[in-house]
Amino acid sequence: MWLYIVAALTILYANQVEAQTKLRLCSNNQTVSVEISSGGMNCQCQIAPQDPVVRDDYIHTPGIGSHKIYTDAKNWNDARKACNKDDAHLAIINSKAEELLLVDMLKRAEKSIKNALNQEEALLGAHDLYQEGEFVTIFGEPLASTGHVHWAASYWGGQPDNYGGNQNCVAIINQGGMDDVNCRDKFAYICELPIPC
Ligand SMILES: [Ca+2]
Ligand SMILES: [Ca+2]
Repeated sequence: MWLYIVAALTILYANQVEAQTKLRLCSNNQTVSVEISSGGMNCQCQIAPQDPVVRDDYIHTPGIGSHKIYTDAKNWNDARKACNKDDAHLAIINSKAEELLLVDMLKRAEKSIKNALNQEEALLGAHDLYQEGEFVTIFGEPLASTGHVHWAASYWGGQPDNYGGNQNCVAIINQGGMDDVNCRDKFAYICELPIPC
């Protein structure tokens, strides 16, 4: 599909036409929408639309998404890669309803969580690894762009606290809200299937 994009951009540059090009990548990077506008011409196309990823081992909640909690604790990067193996990503919370769903999922799984720093938390797809205090999703977008940001205000004195100067990955906690945790510590983690365009 990138060939199509490169070809479209090449044509535009070759014709020395002043144009605006917009690209939209879906979360799974499998679908690309291209919008090209030039003078009076406006061209829109969608390349290689993909069917949504479906997995029987994920819990599908209409209007919210498809999620799975893994109880074999991993550090954030290993959890990230484990989700990718499912064609999924570490979960991103977009609404209060999704937060409540994930909290419930965590509570139900707590007793099954093994080898974790604690059983109160599960890793999510957000971090401030690029710039301290600047939290972004696993896709690099500002956390605020998710539409729902709820830090646990009363957990260990209020979160995020960057405790020890080294908490750069995000987890949901069983009382609701998010906590920043050490990326090297192991926790349960929640994967989410990408939403198709
Ligand atoms: Ca931090
Ligand atoms: Ca923290």
